[in-house]
Amino acid sequence: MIDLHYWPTPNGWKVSIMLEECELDYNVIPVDIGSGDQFTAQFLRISPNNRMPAIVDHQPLGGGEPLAIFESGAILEYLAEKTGKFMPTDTAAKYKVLQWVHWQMANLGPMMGNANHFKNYGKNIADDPSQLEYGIKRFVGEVDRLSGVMDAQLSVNQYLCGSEYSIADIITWSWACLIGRLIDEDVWTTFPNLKRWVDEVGERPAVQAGRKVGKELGKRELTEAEEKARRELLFNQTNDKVRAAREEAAKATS
Ligand SMILES: N[C@@H](CCC(=O)N[C@@H](CS)C(=O)NCC(=O)O)C(=O)O
Repeated sequence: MIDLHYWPTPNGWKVSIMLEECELDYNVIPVDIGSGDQFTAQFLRISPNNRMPAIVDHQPLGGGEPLAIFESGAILEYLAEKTGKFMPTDTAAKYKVLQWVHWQMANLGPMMGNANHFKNYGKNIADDPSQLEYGIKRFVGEVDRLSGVMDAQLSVNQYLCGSEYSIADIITWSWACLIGRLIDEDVWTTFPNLKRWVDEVGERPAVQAGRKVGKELGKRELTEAEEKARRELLFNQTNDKVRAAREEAAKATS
């Protein structure tokens, strides 16, 4: 059995979709990131960067002690290796997939996260709305550029890495499906190949099932005070603020 430490966000969906695609048994352990579950000693031992998703595989590949993995890219690579699915074994084909997995991890995910921060969350945080303008320009511009990169790739390939659906598609789709909502739904007319792929991957039953995992979590209406505390927790993290939680986790491990 695999424990999935999870909250329903694009980074969380990557792993719930992969688990559904691989038809693996898993147990969802909610990590309510708005309430600070990512700072508990128990979670930090699994995921020292205080971010979900993370997994613990109780029957790991190769046997031995339960295996904990954080970072969605590493988790998908591991699950692909464990099941022999969605990643070719031939060296050239494997690295064709892995380069796009790393592309997503270093580019689309962080740029969309920052674009969303400046466009949507920032207005409740910045003292002066003009502080947001450059951030919006920079990160929405990057998302636009990255959309063009995917569109070009998908104009000559059915899937990101060719004719086979792979972990590169799974990891990228979870963010790419939200580009219209983030920028403007009209953006799809500029990127028709990307739209074709977003729709096609979105039709897969495992993608639909994975995206629904934990939908009910985080649906509760927050009070103004709770909303403020959530913003403080999520958007104002410094080493000083998280050090105490880390020290607590280290004490619990030693
Ligand atoms: N690169 C990481 C990103 C994970 C990430 O940013 N997770 C967010 C939710 S989408 C989180 O756990 N945030 C908690 C926090 O900011 O304290 C991955 O892909 O696994």
